[in-house]
Amino acid sequence: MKKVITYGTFDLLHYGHINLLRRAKALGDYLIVALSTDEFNHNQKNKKCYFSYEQRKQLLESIRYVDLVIPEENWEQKISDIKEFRIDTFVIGNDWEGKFDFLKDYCEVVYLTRTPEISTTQIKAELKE
Ligand code: C2G
Repeated sequence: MKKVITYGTFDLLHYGHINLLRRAKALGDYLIVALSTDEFNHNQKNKKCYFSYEQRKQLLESIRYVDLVIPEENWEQKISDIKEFRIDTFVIGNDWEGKFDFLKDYCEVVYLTRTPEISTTQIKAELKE
């Protein structure tokens, strides 16, 4: 069984996220999403989420492409996650191009093109208008 992992906040879930998750799942048989916790978002990613971790987790678990959601609590957990879950492929959007090449010692690393014209930041900005 080919296992894939990806990481993110996935706040205000939108079709850009779904495009990423669909393509990530197509790279294997089992997709794990490491979901940024509220504390990690606030303290290290400087992101203020609209939905709580539990709400974002519930949304992700309802997506057909997602097999397991685990917490992402820090920047440093990726190598241990890859070892613990015996991951074959790490995948993330190409806004992170090159940033996780160090993981190539442990698994395949794939950067997928981001879906243009949609982002959580943009949704929030347009809602304020
Ligand atoms: N994404 C995308 N297209 C968009 C918006 C997002 O493909 N229009 C992808 C991102 O590239 C990322 C995933 O959807 O792979 C989740 O997006 P974010 O929640 O913004 O993820 P980010 O905050 O970048 O978290 O340790 C890694 C970080 O936790 C990644």
